[in-house]
Amino acid sequence: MTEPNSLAALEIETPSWGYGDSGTRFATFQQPGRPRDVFERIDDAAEVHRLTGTAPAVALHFPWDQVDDLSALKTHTADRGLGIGAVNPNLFQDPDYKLGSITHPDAAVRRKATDHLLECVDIARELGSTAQSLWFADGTNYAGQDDLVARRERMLECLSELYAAMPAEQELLLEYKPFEPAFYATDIPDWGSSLLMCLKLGDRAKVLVDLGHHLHGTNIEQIVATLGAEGRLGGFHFNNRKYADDDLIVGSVNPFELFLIFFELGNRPLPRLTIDQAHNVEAKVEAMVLSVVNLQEAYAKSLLVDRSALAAAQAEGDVLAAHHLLLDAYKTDVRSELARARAGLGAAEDPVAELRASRYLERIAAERGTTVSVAGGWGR
Ligand code: RM4
Ligand code: MN
Ligand code: MN
Repeated sequence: MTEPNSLAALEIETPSWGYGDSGTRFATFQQPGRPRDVFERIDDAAEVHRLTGTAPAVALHFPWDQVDDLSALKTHTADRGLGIGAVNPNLFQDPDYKLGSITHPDAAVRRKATDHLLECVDIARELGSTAQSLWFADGTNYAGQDDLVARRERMLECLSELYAAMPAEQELLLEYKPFEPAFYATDIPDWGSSLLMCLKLGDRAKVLVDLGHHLHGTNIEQIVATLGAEGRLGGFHFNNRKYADDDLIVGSVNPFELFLIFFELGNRPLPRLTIDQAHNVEAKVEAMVLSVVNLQEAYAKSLLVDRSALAAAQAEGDVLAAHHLLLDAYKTDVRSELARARAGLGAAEDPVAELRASRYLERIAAERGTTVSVAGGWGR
């Protein structure tokens, strides 16, 4: 069942910002071989695709990935055998955005934020990207700090202007997050708030689910099922967490949840699947490879579920027969089948072992050296 052609349906976008330095609120650690610019971030992404066979696109973040010559970036990416994934406008690092970007009480700040969104529409058009992937840090820290309804109206006004400017091939993906950096009221705290906004904007506005953006105990696979059935599931930011928005390697904490998410994606075409990770202490390229492999395993296992037997068990009310059908698939060891499937795609049977044997890390460390990132240079 895990034939190369079923794996070929899986396309993961890796994030340019997952290759640069990142850190905690306490420190940013420099890594040997850290990419010095977006071109080298693309090179690292190409290595991940070479090894895994299912990571053919790179999501970009602006202005982190800003270049003077977009066509040179497009050419470089194509030369490495990759496409450009979603464009992610960054509206959270400029000091003007302390009290918000598109929900800021000052119209001049909202104008600046909206202009950046419009600039990203042009960037996407030039690069051949088909999505604006939006996450807003906007929110308030204290009750009474601002008018919550007014903030929503400001957001709708700015996003409507953005949506109207987007060419037909671009979709708008709207991410939600319950807290951080705002600790009283985030302006899009949950999937329902995101969906309401999307419904007002239009058909090409869809919800993006980041696995780290839920309160504990939330049933993410049920959110996936609901949004999928409504045709409003725009895609994912895959990562894993134990406590909050930890941005750890995909499948490292809760692989069963990952399997259930793929199961709930059902027989519909897969939505946009992006990794959103921040590696603080682990080797970045290897971490990304492991994430893609873990996604391949979860996906392959989800394909093993006998859906007609499951439907029969559900119709008969046989609770545990139904449950066991899921467990049987989840407990199947798909690693050797996947190794063959990857080889069928021209990738590595054992991507992590091949990465280590290739000495890629040693090579980039020698070529790029250990550069010091600027203060707050997170993501670059
Ligand atoms: C946020 C969110 C966004 C990502 C930033 C860096 O928590 O997940 O998608 O772009 O982090
Ligand atoms: Mn995210
Ligand atoms: Mn996040």
